Amino acid sequence: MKIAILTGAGVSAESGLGTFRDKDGLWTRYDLNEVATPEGFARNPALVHDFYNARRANCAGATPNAAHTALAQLAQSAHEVTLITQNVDDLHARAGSPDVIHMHGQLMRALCAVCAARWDAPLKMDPADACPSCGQAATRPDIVWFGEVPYAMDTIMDAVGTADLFVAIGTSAEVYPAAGLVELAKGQTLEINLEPSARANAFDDHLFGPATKVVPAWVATLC
Ligand code: BV8
Repeated sequence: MKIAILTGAGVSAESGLGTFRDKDGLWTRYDLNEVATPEGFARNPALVHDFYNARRANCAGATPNAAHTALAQLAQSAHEVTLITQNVDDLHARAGSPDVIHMHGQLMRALCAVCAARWDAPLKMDPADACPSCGQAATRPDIVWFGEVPYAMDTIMDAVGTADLFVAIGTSAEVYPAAGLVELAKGQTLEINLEPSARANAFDDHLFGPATKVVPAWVATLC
């Protein structure tokens, strides 16, 4: 079976990485306009680097949980799995999932705003860092901020549109275009989340509960 999976912050919540929109989520403590937009970065690059440096340190100290591991097992099965994540952490890859599509970029990668070179980010980035390729002090986290176009949209839309099953896991479905992918699905659709998301009505089936319990149980029904 061809399966396209979209994950969000809920899949990493039980690894200790904060979600965005839950009670105590990141966007209740930070102004997303200041830390997750190109305009905010232009106004105060040091503030934005501090925000992502702290998240990079949290990510480096976190370990994949049972949901990440189960999805990696599913990728090893006879099913043809495309794993798309909105998460900027690297926990899917560290659990063993191959070819993860990071539609909102990656905390552990850096991007030059001048020449578009990419490289592994140091744990701590600074506005004065020079690009290893062109030498300009214009380095930023390789993150897709609000107002920027998410990565690999053609590949993602093709995977979702041709899948027998589309599954969204641990996402509130508040951010587009990720939240609209369910509309492209022609096969069965399943939402796995703690609670119904903003787009819950668009899904055929639902499994509610913590990802570390529900995802391994769901994967066990397929492998
Ligand atoms: C774009 C930076 C054009 C990364 C992030 C008005 C209407 C409609 C759309 C728009 C609009 N105004 C502007 C827009 C577009 C905008 C948008 O959607 N805004 C919203 C807020 C209205 N989108 C954009 O700007 C995007 N770009 O549209 O470009 C385009 C597009 C395609 C083709 C051509 C042109 C760019 C979006 C960039 C997003 N970047 N942040 C970072 O710092 O990490 S968004 C941020 O939200 C993260 O990236 C995150 O991944 C994403 C989604 O959040 P979730 O992962 O869903 O997390 P959340 O906290 O919300 O929810 C967690 C869920 O998990 C909850 O449901 C909870 O119940 C559940 N949960 C919790 N614990 C568990 C659990 N589930 C299971 N188990 C648990 N233990």
